[in-house]
Amino acid sequence: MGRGNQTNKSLDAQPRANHRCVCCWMPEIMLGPRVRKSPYYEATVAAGVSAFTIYNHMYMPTSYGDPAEEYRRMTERVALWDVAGQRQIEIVGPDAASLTQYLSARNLAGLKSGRARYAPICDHDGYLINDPVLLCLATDRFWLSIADSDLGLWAKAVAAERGADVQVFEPDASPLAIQGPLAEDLAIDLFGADVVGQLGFFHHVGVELDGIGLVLCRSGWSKQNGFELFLTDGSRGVELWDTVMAAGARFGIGPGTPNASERIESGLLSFGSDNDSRTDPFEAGLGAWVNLDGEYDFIGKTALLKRVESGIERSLVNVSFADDSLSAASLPLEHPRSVRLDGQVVGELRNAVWSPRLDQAIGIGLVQSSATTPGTRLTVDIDGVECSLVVASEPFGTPRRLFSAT
Ligand code: THG
Repeated sequence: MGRGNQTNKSLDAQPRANHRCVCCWMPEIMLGPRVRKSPYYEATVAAGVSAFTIYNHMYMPTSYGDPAEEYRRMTERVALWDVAGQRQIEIVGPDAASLTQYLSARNLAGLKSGRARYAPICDHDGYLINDPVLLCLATDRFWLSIADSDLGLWAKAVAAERGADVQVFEPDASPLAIQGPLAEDLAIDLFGADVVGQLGFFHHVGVELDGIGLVLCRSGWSKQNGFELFLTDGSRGVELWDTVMAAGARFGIGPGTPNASERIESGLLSFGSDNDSRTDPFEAGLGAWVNLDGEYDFIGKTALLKRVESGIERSLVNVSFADDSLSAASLPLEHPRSVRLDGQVVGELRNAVWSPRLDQAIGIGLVQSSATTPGTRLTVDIDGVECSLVVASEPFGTPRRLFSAT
């Protein structure tokens, strides 16, 4: 039906599905002005994006339609990710350092300009509400590079209630990531060996690329090595995307997205997927980035001290599927499922994916302490199929640090 002859009647005439099968029904999410578009949006559409998620009220690509090739690209070559949905919250002013410390459970003492830290943030009950990367741009200027929750509202409210002399706002700063073993070679081509050679992990520096202003940081949500290019002029997103793609051609670059298989293999937390609304950072395996013994106060500290004293009751564990009863079609999980130990519910399977590296299905469980011992057998019902899980001894890549409160 043409747009020109739409009437109220023609709305009634639109087809309606009269049968929906829960296991194969794929609804669309409507695009519209309520959700923001990233500066790279048009470039991702031109590159063939096939699915988006919504992250910090912005469309963020999750697939270009070929998961196997996208995994290979990022683990063997280099992939270009639109991760502009990782928005920045800028805190600037005389009280910026003290406010940022009060917001974060991580000890920020000694954080210098040009450095970043992974800095979990809790509410007053000690529950995790975000796990940003914190970039220090100057001693009185910080960016919280946030996961998917409204941390800007939180930071603004806390600043106002404390009478802090700061400004809190979302700047024009949109990360574009290059991730993969050849990301370093590409970065050297783009920015020069001098700049890249001096940039340690979580170090950042202001650079220009063909006159486009960027903050270049050695970071990214994978363990494949890589960089994030924080574009500071949102009108130049497509230009930046095209420049990086052209330079990356000789390294076999292609479009990609944060990759659920790789990040579960590597033990990186996906805030909002792995945790529920009452998960503390110790349960989430982020204990190594929480400091309870410092002189300073931070939101959630009192609650966390109590919790540690009475014993942490749950933990994230990596699990592998013990048999091949689960078909790849059921992955990734659409929603968490209860897991059982000897028939009793002991927690949830929060996420499950196919692991190309291990050639089996793996997942992340949030389970009671009685079910965290490596080798423990658990069961989970997925679409009527009872699957058997084994708690893995440690994450499949690097160790997840549990219960450390230093
Ligand atoms: N980059 C930027 N912003 C982000 C993310 C990112 N915001 C949202 C989300 N990702 C935040 N989550 C993480 C989780 C883990 C890491 C980074 C962001 C990470 N962890 C390393 C690890 O676990 O080994 C290093 C942590 C450390 O040693 O301090 O990199 O990806 N801009």
